[in-house]
Amino acid sequence: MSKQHGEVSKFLSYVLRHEPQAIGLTLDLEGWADIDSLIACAQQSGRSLDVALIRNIVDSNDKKRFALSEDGRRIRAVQGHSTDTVALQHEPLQPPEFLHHGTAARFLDSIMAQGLRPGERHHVHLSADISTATAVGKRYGTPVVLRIDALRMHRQGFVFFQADIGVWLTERVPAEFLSA
Ligand code: HQG
Repeated sequence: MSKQHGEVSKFLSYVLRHEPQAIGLTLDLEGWADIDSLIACAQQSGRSLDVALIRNIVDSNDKKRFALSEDGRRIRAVQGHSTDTVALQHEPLQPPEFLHHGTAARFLDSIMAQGLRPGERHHVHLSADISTATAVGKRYGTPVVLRIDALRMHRQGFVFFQADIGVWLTERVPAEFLSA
């Protein structure tokens, strides 16, 4: 990914997940923004985008953070929102027996006391595989991977979803379902 792509990708994450109002952009409940409006709003904030650049970033993004609508006229972030204007509707799904969450060692005491909480995001993010969880945990320090008794949670009525890119989401994970 080129430096320009990295920078534009961060800008897209910022306006499509967190602060659309910072550039006067409107997202619908499913997080979709009209690409022409996005380009116009970005331009007014002094950032030049065009359709080719946006498509290129959607295609080349390492974590498939963005998706285009079928008609190609709209774009959204597939997960990770914090803005209240978006409430993605995911189909509830039965999770595998175990899921994983990567965090930093320094958060462990608090997590074991309070369970996993979504922080600024709308959901707690979990993954089926340990390597993804390890990479996520490394972002904040020495990584620790927690195992979640996902199927047991599900049987007790906790709801799980999968974001488009395979990340598992749930509202919270009480400590009794966690093991280090
Ligand atoms: C921790 C990235 C103390 C939690 C990644 C995490 C992922 C607690 C941090 C996606 C806690 C929140 C999500 C508690 C949770 N006490 N700390 N009770 N409960 N935490 O970034 O899961 O680049 O909001 O362990 O790759 O790290 O955005 O969540 O360390 O897929 O596409 O609080 O973000 O993807 O941090 O990462 P985050 P996350 P993107």
